[in-house]
Amino acid sequence: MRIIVAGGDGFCGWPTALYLSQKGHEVFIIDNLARRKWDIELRSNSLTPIASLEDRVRRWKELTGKEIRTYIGDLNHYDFLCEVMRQVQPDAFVHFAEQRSAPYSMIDREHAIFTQVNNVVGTLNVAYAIRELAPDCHLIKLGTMGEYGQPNIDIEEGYIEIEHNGRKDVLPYPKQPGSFYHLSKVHDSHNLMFICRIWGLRCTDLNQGVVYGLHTDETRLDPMLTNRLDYDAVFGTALNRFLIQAAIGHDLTVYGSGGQTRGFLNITDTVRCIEITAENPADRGEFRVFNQFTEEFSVLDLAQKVQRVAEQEGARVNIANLENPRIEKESHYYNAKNTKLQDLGLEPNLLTDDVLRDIYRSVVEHKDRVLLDNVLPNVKWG
Ligand code: NAD
Ligand code: USQ
Repeated sequence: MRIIVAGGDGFCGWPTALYLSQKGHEVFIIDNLARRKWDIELRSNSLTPIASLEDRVRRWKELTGKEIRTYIGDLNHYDFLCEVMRQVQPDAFVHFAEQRSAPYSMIDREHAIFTQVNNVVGTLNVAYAIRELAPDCHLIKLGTMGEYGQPNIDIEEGYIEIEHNGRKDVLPYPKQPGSFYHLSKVHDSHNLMFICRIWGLRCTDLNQGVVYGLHTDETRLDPMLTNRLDYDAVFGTALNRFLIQAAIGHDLTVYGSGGQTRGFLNITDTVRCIEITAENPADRGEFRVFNQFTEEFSVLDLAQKVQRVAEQEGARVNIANLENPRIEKESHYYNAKNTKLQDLGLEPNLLTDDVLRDIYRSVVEHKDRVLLDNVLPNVKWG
């Protein structure tokens, strides 16, 4: 297949581009390199040193003979996007290219507006470009489990059957997102559901949980292919942050009591989920939703797992319960369905101690790159 990976320079997008290329697909990356600029804005960095996108794809070609073409530009520049669509004529468009940090979206008014414009307008442009230039293309859109929030009932995959006053219907699952970023994903989902209905586009919304890990088989091939790894309080995510904190002897930063429960998955499963989705496209007019995570953990569970494994590796690890900078439930029911991707062939790589140890050891190699000032949270919701 000819597959565009938008956001192909990022944490999920880069290993996905390599994996799809390795599997024999023709891969084309679109990225405006904004993520690298946000590091400069925040005076932060990836824990791992990362090569430029140009060097990454050059090295990939040297090692494998496979070409990944790159288009540097913004989804919000419609003429640029249309030109790429015209040239590539993709079978699938994998859309990772959004501002994906909840804390970044909560810094102030400018960051909230930037996040929503970047994400919602970018996605609308992608939908229009597909309609105009490649109407049969399958849009694979990264959503988030955080769109649902933490309701006191089971979370279904996108839709729920409701009986009301004696009548029944299958309706979009209610959304209760917890940040302006998570809200941008809800807005995207609503726009895409509408667009599929009125234009007959095909779209799969992948409501992904928190991704952890660093390497895939492809990124391990060469230091020039190494993936980025975020540890700072704005872009770093729960499990990866805890591993890095353990490696540098920092207290693990559990926010509040740590009862917040989320769906998680290994980056090696992210890339496989994208492949499965691309190989099993939605029908024309269908807005399909898959919940993309493999296991549920509370934040405190994760901190305790990291503590145990890091201590086996010789570290001394303390878990701190920090005042929670977010406004969120710390004790709640959580039971989300995630069978659709497994029904299509996903075999989850679960979070065993060996998996944790492997990530921990990779993290220790680069621990001297941590900028300590970036570890404690500094963005408040209230
Ligand atoms: P990332 O920030 O590492 O990568 C996103 C990439 O998109 C970056 O390279 C950035 O430069 C690019 N980008 C952003 N806006 C763009 C624009 N307007 N035009 C062109 N390029 C643009 O993020 P990630 O962790 O790889 O996440 C990828 C996607 O998956 C996001 O949509 C995110 O919401 C979703 N997701 C991520 C996680 C996670 O834990 N990382 C979990 C659930 C969902
Ligand atoms: N948390 C801590 N300590 C930390 C960091 C986070 O206790 O040091 C807690 C948060 O308060 C929250 C939970 O861990 O309750 C998850 O936070 P996170 O920063 O790991 O993840 P989140 O903000 O939800 O965002 C990340 C990605 C986002 C994606 C989302 C999936 O950045 O792109 O959409 O995970 S989900 O959580 O399923 O919505």
